[in-house]
Amino acid sequence: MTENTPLISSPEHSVEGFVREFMRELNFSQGTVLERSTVNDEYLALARTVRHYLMAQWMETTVDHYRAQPKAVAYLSAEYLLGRQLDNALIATDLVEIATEALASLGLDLADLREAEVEPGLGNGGLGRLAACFIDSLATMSVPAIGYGIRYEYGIFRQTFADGRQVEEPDNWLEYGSPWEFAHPEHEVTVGFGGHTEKYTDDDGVERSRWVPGWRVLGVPHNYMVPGYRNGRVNTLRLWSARATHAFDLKIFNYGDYAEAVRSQTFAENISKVLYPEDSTPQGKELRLQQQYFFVACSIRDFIDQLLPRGFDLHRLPERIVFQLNDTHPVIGIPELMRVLVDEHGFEWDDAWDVTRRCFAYTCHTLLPEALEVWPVELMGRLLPRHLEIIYRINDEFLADVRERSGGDELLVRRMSIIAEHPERAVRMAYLATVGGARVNGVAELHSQLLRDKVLADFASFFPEKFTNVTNGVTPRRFVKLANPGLSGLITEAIGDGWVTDLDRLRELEPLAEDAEFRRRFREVKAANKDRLVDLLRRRDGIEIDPSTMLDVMVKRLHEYKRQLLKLLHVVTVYDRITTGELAVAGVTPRTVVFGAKAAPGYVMAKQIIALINHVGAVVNSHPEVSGVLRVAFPANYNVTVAETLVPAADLSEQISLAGKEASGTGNMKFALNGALTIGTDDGANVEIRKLVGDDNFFLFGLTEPEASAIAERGYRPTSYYEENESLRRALHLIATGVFSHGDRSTFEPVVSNLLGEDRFMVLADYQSYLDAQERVDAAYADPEAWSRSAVLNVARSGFFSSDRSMRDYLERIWHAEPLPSS
Ligand code: BZD
Repeated sequence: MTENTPLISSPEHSVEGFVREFMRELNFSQGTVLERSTVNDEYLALARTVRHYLMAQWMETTVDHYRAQPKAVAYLSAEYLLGRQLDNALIATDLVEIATEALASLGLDLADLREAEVEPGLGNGGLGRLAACFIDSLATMSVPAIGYGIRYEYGIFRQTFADGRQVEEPDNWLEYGSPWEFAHPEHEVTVGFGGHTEKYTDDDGVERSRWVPGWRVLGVPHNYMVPGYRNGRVNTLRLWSARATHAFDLKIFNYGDYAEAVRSQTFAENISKVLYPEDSTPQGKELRLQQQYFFVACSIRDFIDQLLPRGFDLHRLPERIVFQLNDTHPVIGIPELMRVLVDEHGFEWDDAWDVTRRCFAYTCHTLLPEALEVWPVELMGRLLPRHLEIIYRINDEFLADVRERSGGDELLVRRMSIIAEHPERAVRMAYLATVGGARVNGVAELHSQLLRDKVLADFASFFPEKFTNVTNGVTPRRFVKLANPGLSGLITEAIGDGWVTDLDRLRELEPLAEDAEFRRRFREVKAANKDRLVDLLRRRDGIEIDPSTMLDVMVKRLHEYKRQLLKLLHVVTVYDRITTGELAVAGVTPRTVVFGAKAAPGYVMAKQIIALINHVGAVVNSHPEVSGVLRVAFPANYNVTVAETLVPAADLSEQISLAGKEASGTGNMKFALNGALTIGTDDGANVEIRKLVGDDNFFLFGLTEPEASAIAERGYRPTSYYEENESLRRALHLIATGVFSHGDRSTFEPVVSNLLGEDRFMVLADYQSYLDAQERVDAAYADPEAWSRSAVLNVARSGFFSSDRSMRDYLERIWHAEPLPSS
């Protein structure tokens, strides 16, 4: 790149300019004419048109970063749950109106074209969506940043239901073309796997080790634009796709065996084939470790070779980069950077360690012990023998320190070892990340505190300065501006549009909570959003819901700790009370309970719970009396696109995990920002939401974390709650006796016996408290003025949960990097 790289200019920001560009794309790129084009042709032409408006900014951002050589953030994440790109690009470029008008002049409807986009579902849930929010905020704040990840050919599975049970179908999101990506095969990177290490003496007579990989894979970068919101900045998301090395290599390897050579090719390309659909319970599968090493090795190589100037002194690497590790999935980057520095750049071990430790920071997203990744030493040694050697040495030196500082406390040494000894020898990735990174953060206040006090307590005593908190956030561009145009318009009318990039300004709405006219308009927006949802569910799922009812929503991954079962027990109890005549229909606040959840395909209990929800729903919805006041809707395949219509329509947000189990939650923030009230436990970021919105505007229930821990310690007995609570007994009885399974008692027996036998997440202990809170909800909803006052206050007081604020916290507490605005 020279000083004078000429930059292209953007198409004209006008309806005529847009029409011209669109027609050119349709004719020249899609090779079709308007009269004969399909919706997909039109969508692709539209996407490419919008892309052109971002192109000059993208190039300019890239050139500016290269010239200024600022400290950059590299976000390393195995998942990015991006959602559709078109709308986001349109709002970032302020082209919504122009595009709408331009298309209309051609007889096309933007809304129809938008529907043709398949969202890239390259993530499972919260962790992947968080990564997408963060890169959006970094671009909007003009921070030099790059996201690195994997371009899975198949993203998160498409969920359908057969007889109420989850069926998974492959998500072939690339099938009809991917207009937002730019492949750069010329920048491919080679990654090694397997083989062995060998000792040798270098020219200076120093004993060294080197890796002789057994096989290699190519990583092909695919770049995606990450547009900042109207700030002239477009950052890059670089996702790696695996390819077999050139046939020449394969020949050497598999000489004379053509079939075997082709098999190797497929084998290599499997690495980026599919996203593991596991969430909070990692699979210890070899292919997954291959994926992790593959994208991290590609990314580190890419940063050093492509983004640093030639000849850059790598001793100064921490001045130029911080690699943020999104959970432990990319932690293999720590030994990889050590290997690159020591083996490839001839660094002394201590110098390399000093550099490495300053280049990484680790975010933990869980509290569940089973979610902490460990890799068997046997597997690590077979796949990455040199990395295992490096990990051993890191561990030896670290444990020597622990031994010295603890006066030889061997129990402590064993507890803190990066290598676990039982049940098999394995590398504890969270420990490696903590030892090898400069900072460790949790994702909400309570979570960070529990990390320090429980999960990583020994490490927090050893390295107190490393531990910090950064509470999660969500991007207001996608989750308010784009998803809720009605509310956005109302807010902008009241306080101007500065809130989109400065969400604290929502505070200015507070006085309007007392303004009856504002509340009326707020309710009008909510009603219109419900109508939008009615329309979507009708078209997409054939589900009918009544928009005049309270919309009670629980959407998130299906996991026992999140307690969809608790919500369902509430539904069953209301059903029971109405059908037994205990509750008169006239006295029930009409509700529509919406569930949305995917279960990991191998998580048997979660899949049973999905089936149970659907079966309860079928019975409730077809009951002549009950269905007038209570309906259950469970649209299949909940994803970012559905969330964009569902969240703005919700009245009640269900955030009901057992206290101490949900690291943060981010759905909770999206609902509060869109004016839903939360019913929730004191868990994750709920704690902070409640503090900000105020107790009067939040329905708190359930055990606190210390209470739940104390009960667990004493020995939790679910049957004691069962025995004492008649309505709970009756609800479970209905399920157990087959009322929701055509009289078959065996269908949901495992769910019931699990609740009565173990109930690891204390559903029964919180049942009564939850019912009581739901009664408070009903009472509050009966007063629309008071309810909308609370809802407005939820919006006004949730500005803290912008991912822009999260980014400021990371910049200040962890990254020590700065924005580089366009000149
Ligand atoms: O991360 C989630 C937590 O459960 C949420 O509480 C939190 O809000 C978000 C963002 O910090 N964790 C995950 O989503 N975890 C995973 O998706 C995951 C994926 C693969 C393997 C292990 C965990």
